[in-house]
Amino acid sequence: MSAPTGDIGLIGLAVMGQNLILNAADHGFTVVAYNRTVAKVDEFLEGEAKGKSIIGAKSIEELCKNLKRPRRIILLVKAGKPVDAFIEQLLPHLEKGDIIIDGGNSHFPDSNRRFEELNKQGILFVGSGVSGGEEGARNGPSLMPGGHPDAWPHIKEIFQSIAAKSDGEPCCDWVGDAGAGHYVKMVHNGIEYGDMQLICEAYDLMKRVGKFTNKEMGDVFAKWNKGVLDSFLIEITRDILYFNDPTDNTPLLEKILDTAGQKGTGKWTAINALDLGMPVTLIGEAVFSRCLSAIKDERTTASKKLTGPEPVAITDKQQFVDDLEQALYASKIISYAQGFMLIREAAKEYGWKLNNPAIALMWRGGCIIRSVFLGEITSAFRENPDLENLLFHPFFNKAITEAQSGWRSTIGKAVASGIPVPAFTTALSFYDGYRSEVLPANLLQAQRDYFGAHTFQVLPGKENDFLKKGEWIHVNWTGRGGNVSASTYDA
Ligand code: NBP
Repeated sequence: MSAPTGDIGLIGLAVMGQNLILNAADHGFTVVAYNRTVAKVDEFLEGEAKGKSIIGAKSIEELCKNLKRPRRIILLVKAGKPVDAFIEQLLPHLEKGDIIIDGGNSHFPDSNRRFEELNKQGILFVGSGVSGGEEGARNGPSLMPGGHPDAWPHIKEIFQSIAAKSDGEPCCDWVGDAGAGHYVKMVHNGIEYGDMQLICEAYDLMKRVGKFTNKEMGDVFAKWNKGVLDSFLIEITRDILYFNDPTDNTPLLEKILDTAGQKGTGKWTAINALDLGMPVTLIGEAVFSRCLSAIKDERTTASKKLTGPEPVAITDKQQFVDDLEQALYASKIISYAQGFMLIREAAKEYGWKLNNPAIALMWRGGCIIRSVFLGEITSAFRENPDLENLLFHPFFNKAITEAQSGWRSTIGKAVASGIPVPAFTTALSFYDGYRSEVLPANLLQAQRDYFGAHTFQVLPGKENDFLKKGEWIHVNWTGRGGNVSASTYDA
């Protein structure tokens, strides 16, 4: 048999897989394609793949036989059991040093497990976040690969060729070990939830407080897209606001049922933040906002029973819009600062060495959260890869300081008008909490000790014979309780 010619194999001929294959073929790579429902291989070869450097395989064995060594195989199938099923089927046809790349939206603990299991068998596992949807897969996605570092030199050229480019740099670099690639993709999706929620709150305020028409709101987003908020999500919001239903030429947006769907990656981020004890409040609120939107029937009932204020009058529309832009910008800075706090904690918790500047660069283009703003984050982490918090970098420190009055004024108007702005408010509360040297947790500790003998520590300088330095103290607050304290542990 002649020597195999396939540079890379791809399993999963749905929207992502087909487009990524066409992208790789355009960049001069020979791709071997396979799908569980084999008929789709023929359909693809006779359709869009016709005349391109794409080889169809009718079985896993045929796929593997057609690949150069080490074999590089990307899975782009439904996350979960199908990934494990394909790994099982592949193993008998692979050799030590071959590489399996899972490009689906897998949960990072699954990628950690797959990395360990395959490592024992000498197979190099890579879990790669892929973002940008259909369009990204075809023309340049953001790719976030992590896993076995020995795999990177073998996949770097292909990955960086097919990835999106930002100022000529590929939006793809090695993220870190084991499941780190899928972890970073999960946080990306969480941040995407946050960005979308912030935009929705700005729209709601313009609509219900400012009484703007959809055309006026579209114009506002068009203007914002030329400034600090320049991003894919602002751009598509502009287009959505301008879009009219062709049957009656009225805004289509206002005919869409207001119940949000979700596939779980935002929830995973929020759960992981709780597990790691990181205050990633904005993503949490974004997930809960989708949950609140989903209980439409209950909200409809409540809307008839519960009262609130009328929207405040807006006298200066331009000032209102300018303040709103600042509120959106400041809240977005908080959301990304929280996201990177979570990534920093995950690196500690899971023992990963993560590439922060590369993460920001990977999100700079190709993906849903792509924005000019991520260029600033990339620069900040390039200047100092160990930057403790984005808010401490002079650029963001200045930006958030300047945005504050508009941010506070916007939230004030929303609260006075009875319009929910959970993401704006949680961002501001986080900011005010984070910059508070003293928080009311002293009272909280006293309450815990009062009802549960959970003990507390004393402020430095306030020790005395009763409140001893360095000790966990329990006080008999009522004179009735005993002196036995509860054991301490972190929950
Ligand atoms: P889907 O997520 O719809 O998956 C379709 C593929 O999975 C087909 O090849 C299908 O084979 C295969 N599959 C299914 Br469904 N169940 C299977 C099973 N039990 N065993 C084996 N194969 C099975 O496709 P997609 O939208 O292209 O997404 C692919 C991956 O990329 C997913 O993990 C997705 O979350 C992720 N992703 C998607 C997007 C996006 O915008 N769509 C963006 C970023 C990442 P069949 O043809 O035989 O049914």
